[in-house]
Amino acid sequence: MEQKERILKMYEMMYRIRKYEERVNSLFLQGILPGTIHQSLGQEACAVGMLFDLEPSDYVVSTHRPAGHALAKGVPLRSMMAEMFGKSTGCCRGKGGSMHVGDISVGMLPAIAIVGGGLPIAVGLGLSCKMKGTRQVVVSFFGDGASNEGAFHEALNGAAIWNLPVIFACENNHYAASTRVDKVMKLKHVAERASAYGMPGQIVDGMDVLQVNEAARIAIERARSGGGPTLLELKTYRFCGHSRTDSCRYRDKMEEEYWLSRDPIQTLRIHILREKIADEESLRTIENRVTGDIEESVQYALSSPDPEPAEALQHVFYGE
Ligand SMILES: Cc1ncc(C[n+]2csc(CCOP(=O)(O)OP(=O)(O)O)c2C)c(N)n1
Repeated sequence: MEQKERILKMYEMMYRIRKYEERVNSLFLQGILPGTIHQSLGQEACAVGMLFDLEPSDYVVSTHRPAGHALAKGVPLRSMMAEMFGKSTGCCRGKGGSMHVGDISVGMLPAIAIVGGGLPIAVGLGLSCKMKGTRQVVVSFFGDGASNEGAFHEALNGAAIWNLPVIFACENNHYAASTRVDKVMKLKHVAERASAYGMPGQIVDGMDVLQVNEAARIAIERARSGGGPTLLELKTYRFCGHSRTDSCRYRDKMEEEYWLSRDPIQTLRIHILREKIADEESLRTIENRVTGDIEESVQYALSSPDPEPAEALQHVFYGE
């Protein structure tokens, strides 16, 4: 695929993630959706840049904020939307909800909402890929908060000593719920921790999808060719509260404005127009297609059946 086509595909996927989350938010505010939601508005370049060059057979392990990762890895939009409504057509048959979306048939592990909990699982997957010699790669997403959990340190150490094909992608959005990263971490950058485990660590602008993609491609190549793990720290920001009940009072308005001015989708849109990769009309066509797909997925979800009570006992254990 030539670079112009790649850039337009990245734009479309980032736009899809943004519009999906905005729509889910509005459905939630109307009181139609159960539970709470943890959204990744502002972090779209991390998901798309990291996963754009993965193979369908590669694995992604995600967190309580998984929608962008799931869409970028190829979980069908309809089955994600149906999952939000707890429908039997949902990607987890309505048993997972917003924090556990995933579909193993496209390499997206149903997400793990325990902070730091996904990291050792990614290492286990990486170990299995290495032992089987499949050349598959595993991307493990987690936040700055998770990097202070014991599981992070065990996972990086294990992946390093066993030289596993795992990419640790830290989405540093500067807050763990309401706790600012510099209150709970002495080092300035999570990436600095890589050297303690003997792996490369790199700081990446998480608002620039092309920079994220460049770093990801190097790490993927390294992992696939037996070079071992990499830690990437993607500096980013969430444009919303931690969850639906969070009004972000702990954040400085100037800081919020700075990051909003670096919106990864707007930045890429301006780049596309300036470099004449596409014109305004072609971008509108992409945007309208995405909006149409999202509305279609809402209709699909609403008209899908609720699970039967007996289904509660199905698919509880592996292989059933
Ligand atoms: C082990 C554990 N502790 C606490 C929580 C509650 N919790 C959910 S998300 C979150 C903040 C996580 O912050 P970070 O890892 O930086 O990810 P972000 O939310 O910024 O994406 C907390 C404390 C949890 N789910 N699991």
